Amino acid sequence: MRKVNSSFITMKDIVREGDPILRKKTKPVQFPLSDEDFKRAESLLIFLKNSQDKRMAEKYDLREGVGLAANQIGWDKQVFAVYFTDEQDKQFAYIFCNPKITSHSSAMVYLEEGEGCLSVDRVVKGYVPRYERVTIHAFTPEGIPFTLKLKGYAAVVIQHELDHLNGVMFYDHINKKDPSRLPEVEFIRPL
Ligand code: SB9
Ligand code: NI
Repeated sequence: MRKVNSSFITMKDIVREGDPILRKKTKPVQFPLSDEDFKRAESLLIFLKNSQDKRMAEKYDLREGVGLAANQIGWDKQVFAVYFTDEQDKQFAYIFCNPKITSHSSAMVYLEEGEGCLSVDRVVKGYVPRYERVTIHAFTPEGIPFTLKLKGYAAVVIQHELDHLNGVMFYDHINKKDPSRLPEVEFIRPL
């Protein structure tokens, strides 16, 4: 059995590309979560906060991240956390359990600077097309259902994390022949 860090996550706990767990579809959690799984879920969000806190990031040598999925710490469950501020200065700090996208726009967006991943120790250039708007349904670690409508940067981050839970990496969406080529859809714009 793989050892899963359940309290304080550092870079050594983060699974890197090549590990098969990043290519697996993760399993739903059952409620109520065990105390151990509840702590693990919270540790994902705590890592993100620490990674964006200059003092903590320097002390523990953390790479900054806005999202982290359970399988990125070797935990085979449908859980991820996000922590960031969007284009409108709105703060997002959430833990999603058993998340599902229930609807999405046809319009797409992409980050001009591309995407990165804490499990990928190299720069991968290219545009990652994402839906501009998504509605996501999930449960809190306490088992309380919630629905969020997200757009723009928030929608991009959530799709990156949800992909992890399905064994998909951001570069799977980059055009193989020409990384700056965009899909042929009616509406697609940079963020
Ligand atoms: C950017 N970063 C993330 C998602 C989308 C765009 C710039 C999260 C990076 C951390 N990570 O690997 C989470 O899975
Ligand atoms: Ni990632």
